[in-house]
Amino acid sequence: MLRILSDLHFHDASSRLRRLDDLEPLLAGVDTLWLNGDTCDNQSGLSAAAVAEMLAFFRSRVPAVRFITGNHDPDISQDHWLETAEARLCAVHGDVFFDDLVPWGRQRELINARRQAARLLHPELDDRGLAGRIALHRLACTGLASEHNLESRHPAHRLRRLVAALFPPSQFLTMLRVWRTLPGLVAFHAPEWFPAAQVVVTGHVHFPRVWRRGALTVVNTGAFAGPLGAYAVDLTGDVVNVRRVRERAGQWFPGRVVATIPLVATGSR
Ligand SMILES: [Mn+2]
Repeated sequence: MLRILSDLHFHDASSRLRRLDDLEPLLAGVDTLWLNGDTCDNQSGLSAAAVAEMLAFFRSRVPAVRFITGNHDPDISQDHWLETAEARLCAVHGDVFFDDLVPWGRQRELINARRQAARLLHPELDDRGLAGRIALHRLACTGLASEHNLESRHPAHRLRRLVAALFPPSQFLTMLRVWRTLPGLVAFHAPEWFPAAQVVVTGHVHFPRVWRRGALTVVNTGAFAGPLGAYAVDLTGDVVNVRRVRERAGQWFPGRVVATIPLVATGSR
């Protein structure tokens, strides 16, 4: 069984994932694991040893693990998106669907400036194509440290982060707009970027949800950080199951199925 998770934000104090061992119930029976971006923030002072330890954990628990890049771990691998089952199931972190990678973020202007600089430096990268556009996004994020000390659990620092997340309140309105527009943006780009896709799995916006757009299903797997929780996307044979990820007594489990999407045989529609 393939399982897709995203946005673990491991080592970030805002993540509810404290120890990797706590994921073991969620990894049991998984043959292939895709971690769809923002597994950690490896641009904000996380040591190479800590990243290596994290990679080794997953590789020791699951036979095949793929780390897809996100805006917070833009160079964790060379996999910027993945597809399987004749490309009927595709996964990408999701910032690629937004011109300003993190529209709700306080670093938005800085990221946009860095993205613009990357465009000037790399005219060979096509901003309208999937590969070129993700490459620009990853260049914009590589070396970009967070404005916060992510690992600090000091109450005063956590309060500062909370205030920064709530003010200006326009950030929250932008977040609502992003949640509303994501499925339409995926459906708009899918015919060109993921032409065979029946299911496109994203993370990034931390909003666990399933949307139907015509024949396309768009899934967001939420996050292990923030209040809304996470989904797992499982592929067994030709059937995609979206499950709630549950936390119980500090451990993470696959929970109830919230959507089942049978993949249709290619050529039969
Ligand atoms: Mn992200």
